Amino acid sequence: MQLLSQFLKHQKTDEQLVDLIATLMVACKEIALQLREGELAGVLGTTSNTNVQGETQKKLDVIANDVLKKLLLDNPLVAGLASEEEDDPVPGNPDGRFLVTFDPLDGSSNIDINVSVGTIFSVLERTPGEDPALHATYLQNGRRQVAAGYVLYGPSAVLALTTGRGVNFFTLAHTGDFILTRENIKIPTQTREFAINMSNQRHWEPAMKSYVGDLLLGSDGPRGKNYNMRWIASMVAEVHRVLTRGGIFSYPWDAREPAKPGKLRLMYEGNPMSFLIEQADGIASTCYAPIMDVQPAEIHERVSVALGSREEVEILLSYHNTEK
Ligand code: AHM
Ligand code: MG
Repeated sequence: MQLLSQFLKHQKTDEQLVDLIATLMVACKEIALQLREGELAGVLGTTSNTNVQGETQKKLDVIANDVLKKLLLDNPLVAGLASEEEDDPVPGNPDGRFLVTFDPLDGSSNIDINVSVGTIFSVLERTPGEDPALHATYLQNGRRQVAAGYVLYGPSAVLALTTGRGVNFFTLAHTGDFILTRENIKIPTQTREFAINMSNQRHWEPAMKSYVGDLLLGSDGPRGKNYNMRWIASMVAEVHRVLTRGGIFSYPWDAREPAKPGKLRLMYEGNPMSFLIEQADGIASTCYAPIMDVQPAEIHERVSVALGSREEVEILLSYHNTEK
């Protein structure tokens, strides 16, 4: 049995990064406890606020954001943070080394129905001299992440973590420790499972319509095999499934708001999930380029996402390269 801290030590992870990850996990444990109590703690339901994306905030969105913010700002290693639920970056220690970006509670439409949600985080190093109160300080592409991961709050709470040396799962035990439960995750290269919100089909690009159309034809179509479909509406749970047994997940660009590149956010969802997926030998793409190569222009920027089993994502990309 190996504790998260022991495992990171074994991997010779930078000590300050280990310290920061420990702080993130204290916050996630607190969020897990609040979720576990649910209605008993009076934490379900919505607030009267909307966030910078124009979405109504759930009570738990705000609670999770406050827990992460408080604990991270108490850690002198943190120069600043950017959150899906904060309009602007929040500066921390002016001499701090790390910038943390996060989605405090992803999949929050699932909170009130007691279905899986998660916390997604990404760790960057501040460029010396840059002001952590400024948006521009955070605009690093995904290749510059030094760590990324999520905690899935499902039947058990599971951390998926990468520091650039593979992906490992740690399960939260009743003792409050995260314990290594799966090592060096590798995504199967092929799959028969896809996840996409089919109700948006009419808004997709022709290439995506044609790719999914062929999946639906199953063994009668060009793919020659039957596919199964999943949609949990919680990216953390979808990515966890992909890491665990393969699959393809997409939330692509669609024509509902043509100026926006997608629904999911590059810095809080796209980049950290892409780091995990690439570290597990999968592909994470906008359908035209690797997500981690996208140079962010603003902290709340959206991105089109297609990720998962290598061979399946390559086929999807071929539809985008050669319009059928
Ligand atoms: P959120 O961060 O506001 O929860 O939104 C992101 C979530 C993802 O977890 C999920 O993949 C997607 O939104 C579901 O969207 P939809 O409700 O359109 O199916
Ligand atoms: Mg989210």
